[in-house]
Amino acid sequence: PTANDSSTDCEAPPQSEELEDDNVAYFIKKKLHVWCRQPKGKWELGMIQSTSGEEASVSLSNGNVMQVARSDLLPANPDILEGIEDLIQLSYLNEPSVLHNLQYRYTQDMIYSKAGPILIALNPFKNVQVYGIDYVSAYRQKLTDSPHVYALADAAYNEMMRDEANQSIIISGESGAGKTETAKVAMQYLAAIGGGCSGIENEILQTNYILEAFGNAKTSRNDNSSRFGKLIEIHFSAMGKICGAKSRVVQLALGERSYHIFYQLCAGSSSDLKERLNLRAASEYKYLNQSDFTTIDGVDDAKKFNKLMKALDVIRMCKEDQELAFKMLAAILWLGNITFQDTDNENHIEVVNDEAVTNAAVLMGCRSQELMAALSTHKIQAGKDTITKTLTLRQAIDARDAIAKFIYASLFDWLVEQVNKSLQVGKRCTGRSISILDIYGFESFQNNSFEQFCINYANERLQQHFNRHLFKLEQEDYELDGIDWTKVDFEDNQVCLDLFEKKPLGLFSLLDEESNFPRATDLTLANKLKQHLHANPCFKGERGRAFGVCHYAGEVLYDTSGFLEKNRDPLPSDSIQLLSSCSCELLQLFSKMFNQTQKQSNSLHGGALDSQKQSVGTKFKGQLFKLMHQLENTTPHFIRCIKPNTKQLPGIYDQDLVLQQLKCCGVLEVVRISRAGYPTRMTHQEFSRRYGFLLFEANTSQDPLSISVAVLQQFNIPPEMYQVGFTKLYIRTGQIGALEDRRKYLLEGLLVIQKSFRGYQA
Ligand code: AOV
Ligand code: MG
Repeated sequence: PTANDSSTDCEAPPQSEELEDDNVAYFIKKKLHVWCRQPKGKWELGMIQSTSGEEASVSLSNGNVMQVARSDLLPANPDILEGIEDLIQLSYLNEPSVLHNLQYRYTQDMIYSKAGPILIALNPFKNVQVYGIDYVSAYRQKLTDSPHVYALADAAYNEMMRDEANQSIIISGESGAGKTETAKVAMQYLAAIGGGCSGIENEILQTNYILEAFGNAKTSRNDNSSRFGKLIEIHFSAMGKICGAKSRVVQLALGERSYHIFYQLCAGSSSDLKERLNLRAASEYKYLNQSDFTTIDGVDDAKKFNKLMKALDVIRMCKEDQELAFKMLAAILWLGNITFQDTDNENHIEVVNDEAVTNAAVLMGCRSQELMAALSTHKIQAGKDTITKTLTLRQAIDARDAIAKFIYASLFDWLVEQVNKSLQVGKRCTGRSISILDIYGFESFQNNSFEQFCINYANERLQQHFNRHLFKLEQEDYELDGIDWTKVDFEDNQVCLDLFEKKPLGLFSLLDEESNFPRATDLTLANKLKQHLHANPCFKGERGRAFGVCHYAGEVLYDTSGFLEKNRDPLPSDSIQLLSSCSCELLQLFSKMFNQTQKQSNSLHGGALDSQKQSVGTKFKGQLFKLMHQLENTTPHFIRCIKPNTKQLPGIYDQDLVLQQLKCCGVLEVVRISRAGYPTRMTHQEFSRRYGFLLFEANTSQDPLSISVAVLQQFNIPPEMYQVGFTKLYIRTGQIGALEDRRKYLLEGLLVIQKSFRGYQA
């Protein structure tokens, strides 16, 4: 039965999301269920017994009878739609109905559902038995079509082969919602169906261990939180076999130092390696022991380290390079243990000459004295003379941490490059690809800082990409085909993007400008923003250091404290000089790379930012642009991951939390718009070829259009349920079911006749 069965009933209630006078009577008479809002905002199922004025008496499923305001009632869906796979097939699309449907499926471990073109994935926080080779072949052979990442990856693969067009799978959601796991499931499917004898698909899967070890960290919201955004592009040959891959990352220094790799290295390295790196236990390093956790429940760091070493072997990184990378990690850990002490000179400090300095210097390949000088003094060029100034304690700590951060970020970039080299797209590749995007979702907290500012900007861009594809293209399609289409107002967020991107009067530009003023403070920044941006409707000036931005997912209040510093992310020139003089090859390479990007960015800015390092915000924006550019040339497939609770536990479904995420990622909007339009679309040819043979009377005309219209009339599809375009038929949700049923029935009958006919011939 299709969703429409309830409404083809001759006494069907009006298709309204509200309970109005005439359908209330209908609901009472037919004993239909309604949603009844409870005092704490939860919704309970019940039946209306009677009404008087604006009040109704409702008997709840738990037996209680309640008096409620009519406005607190909403129609519920007929039982036959319980747990339906695609939300847009629901007769009523109100919030409790959508929430209930997802919850019903979740309790039965059906974690995947659809909302029109979008796949919704609810995080089960436990192992669900829906993966593996049997499921892969079931989806490949179309034995099942229930919603699944496999089904979506399969569709992307088929479209790539059929249309020779690049595809993308765009995964978004909050922290801990399951994006990274979902991306891996999609990769597994593509590896399984696109695998060949080269074994490159296994190499691609192994890169996950490397990128996660170096790019992920435990946070309060996710034990395995990705601290970078990733777009992995998987390339295929003309035969549909995987022939290479490339990753693009968007890094954001989040001030986290507890990346998994440090714990893994301390726990899992051999005693030989430990000796060579002067390595101690994780608990002895300040960068690691400041957080409350040096271990994660259920995670064996030593084992993970062995897996990582194997993965590095699989991508053919030589042992010398592996050791160099570990050496850098050890150097960072020792840098973190370096301390400072007061000197006789007021407010000024010197580095404590202990094993931390000695070890860091040995690992970096410089003399202790040089390292100590770089961490405690600043050289200023004054004409021909060089003046040496002593740093304050704060400045020295910042310089130390900036060097550690720089080494780590460069190491990560370098690793990604090594991985890409090893998976380099070969000559036999046709250029067909499927890209998988796993990037941090929208964040709105009590206190939002520069990190949220960047993350939410990225999501604003992605949302535009999403909108453009789903709505704009759809609308253009209708208009091109001459369809009467009362335009659906879709939220275009260009105004909000302008707020971030406009030059010179946009958030990023103004932030960079203020970052260049030595005397600027967080307060002068906030004032500057308010002064120049108040006219943008997405900007909200707030008191003091705060400002608000109206994002597509809601308003977020940002606190400018620390913005300037985080945007500058200063790496003193003394430090760069030190690094380039180190005997360690990697450090030389990193400082060279750094100088090169500086040159590039300076020439891009016409030298205006002379000697000024490219800001973190600008770098982030640039990386995001490249990534979006790559996505623009693909056919997108969207997955929205939803976190059902914040406890990271199975079986708990927090309705408010789910609802808020459905709103943030635009699912509710899509459900509504899909239904308002005509989601089923077929060309006249396709339609007449598929259903033409169902006509009782042979149609003398060969014209696909008249055949199609005859079919629609024979099946009593009401005229308001479809429209005829120049090239295509546009049909509303749920109308095609009856035709499909009839077609299947007839075809199966034909098959039986054919079989018996063949038997007769034999
Ligand atoms: P995220 O990528 O969305 O967060 P993850 O993919 O790391 O979230 O998922 C968080 C945790 O949820 C995983 O470590 C698993 O324990 C569990 N999980 C997610 N999906 C599944 C699944 N399909 N089956 C079983 N368990 C799952 V972040 O990277 O923090 O934004 O920055
Ligand atoms: Mg992740």
